[in-house]
Amino acid sequence: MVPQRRRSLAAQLAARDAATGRPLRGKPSPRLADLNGDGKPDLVVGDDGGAIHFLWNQGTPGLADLRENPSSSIAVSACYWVQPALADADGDGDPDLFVAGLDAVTLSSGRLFYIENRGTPAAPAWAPETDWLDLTTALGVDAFSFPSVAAGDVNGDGLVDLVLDDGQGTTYLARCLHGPPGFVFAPLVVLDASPTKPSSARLSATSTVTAARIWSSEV
Ligand SMILES: [Ca+2]
Ligand SMILES: [Ca+2]
Ligand SMILES: [Ca+2]
Repeated sequence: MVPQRRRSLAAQLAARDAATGRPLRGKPSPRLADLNGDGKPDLVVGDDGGAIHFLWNQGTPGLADLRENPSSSIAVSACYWVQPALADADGDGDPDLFVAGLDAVTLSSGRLFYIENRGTPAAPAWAPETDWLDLTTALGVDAFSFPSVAAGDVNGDGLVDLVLDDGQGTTYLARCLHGPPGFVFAPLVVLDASPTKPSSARLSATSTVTAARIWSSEV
């Protein structure tokens, strides 16, 4: 019996690249989430060209087997170096997408989108681009260069908050006060990760953006 070879994730991604002819470049920011409800985490990555790729986990316990269906990827227009984050922002049981990236026009500012999952826990279906919620200006992400985003309920109030990195070494918390279909975020707070300070002092009162009120196209 020929033993099954275990390939590293990098090797699997490299294999996909060879198959498609397009190298995976940029800051992929890999995120794991079970997108099809089969109990196995799937992989979501961004690339330098503005595409979000979904790699489906067809493996078994102890042996990941990630396969991309190219038709399932989505392209974020006017953005390069996109980076995804996943969280159930609207509370319907399926993971929604936040995508941060470099503005492809200015090449010096950032952009941030909320992309609702309108599918089911077993079959994601991403909102059409005309319905994406542009969070860029309201959250001040346009002042960032290579932004990245993480999403999760930081304070346990049931609302998905965002942690934003400006690409220059500063990280911010955007605490969600309400939403969606409308989002209301508190002013950005700088997260000070200095190892010399106790964890309780990591949230400074510094704010660079006034409270943002932003509403989706569904309102
Ligand atoms: Ca899965
Ligand atoms: Ca959802
Ligand atoms: Ca929260």
